[in-house]
Amino acid sequence: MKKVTIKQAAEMLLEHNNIIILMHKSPDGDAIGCAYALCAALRRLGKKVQPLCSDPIPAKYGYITDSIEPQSFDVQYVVTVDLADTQLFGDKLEMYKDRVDLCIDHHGSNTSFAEYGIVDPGAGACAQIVAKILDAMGAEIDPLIADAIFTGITTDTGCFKYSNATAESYRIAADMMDKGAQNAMINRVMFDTKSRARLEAEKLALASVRFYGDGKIATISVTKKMLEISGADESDTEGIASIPRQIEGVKAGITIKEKDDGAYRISMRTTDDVDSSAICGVFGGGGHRAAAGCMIKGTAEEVERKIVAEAAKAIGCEV
Ligand SMILES: [Mn+2]
Repeated sequence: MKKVTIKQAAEMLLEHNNIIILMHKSPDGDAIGCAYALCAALRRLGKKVQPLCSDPIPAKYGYITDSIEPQSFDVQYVVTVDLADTQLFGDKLEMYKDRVDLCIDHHGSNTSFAEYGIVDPGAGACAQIVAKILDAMGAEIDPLIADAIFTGITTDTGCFKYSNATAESYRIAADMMDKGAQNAMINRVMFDTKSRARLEAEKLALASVRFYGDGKIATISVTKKMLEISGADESDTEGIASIPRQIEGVKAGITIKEKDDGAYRISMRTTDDVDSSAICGVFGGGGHRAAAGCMIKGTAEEVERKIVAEAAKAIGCEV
């Protein structure tokens, strides 16, 4: 992948038309915010642009997505946002794996699958990079674009709480507020709202919390049974990953979610001194230093033992 600057990325986007913007599967606020902000700005310049994702966009992002009408056209240019690895394209976007023209990302674990790319692991959210590209394009930031960029930054920084929130994250978010971003509404929807099903699922999951390594490691499990009993779906369980690390003394909080194919999805959140991306990397996953994930196959007990053992090795504690 040939590296490009913000300015070069902006020029490449301006030079092309009939652009699709790909998000990772199970899209989060950053992926959605990036794709729709870029889409709205490029459409304003008269281009045909469509954001695409293998999975449906959760309804809570409607304030960003509802006014973007679907467009269809012969694809000429393929862009990815917030997408670190071709494994995250999902079934519906698989066909674009080998033909990505421009990759815009902030994951240090990015696998360089595109022809050209800009990857800045220092950016708390990919939306910060997109904001700079929009600025370099001379794009007008309307309230929808402002909402989209703000959403990307606030969701990836945990409402500006995580260590990846830099002064620049706040500065760009503040700029977006000047341009009409609905900060209070967005933060309420993203951080202060949960469905009853989610609360029921949390009640069940909390009973599964286990501690290892003198309380430095905590695990929480979300099983298919729990989802069935509570009526919660995948998106309801997103926030559960932040629970184990909230416990005093915990350096690595591990969420173990049962998936359909006898595999388990691990989400890890760590304190500054522990690199969760490296731990998950042992199992072929990746992400950021403080938040990463991977898939592990086996029985629930085996999977828990394996991931806990790696975390303990990284922390330097006995389990
Ligand atoms: Mn991101």
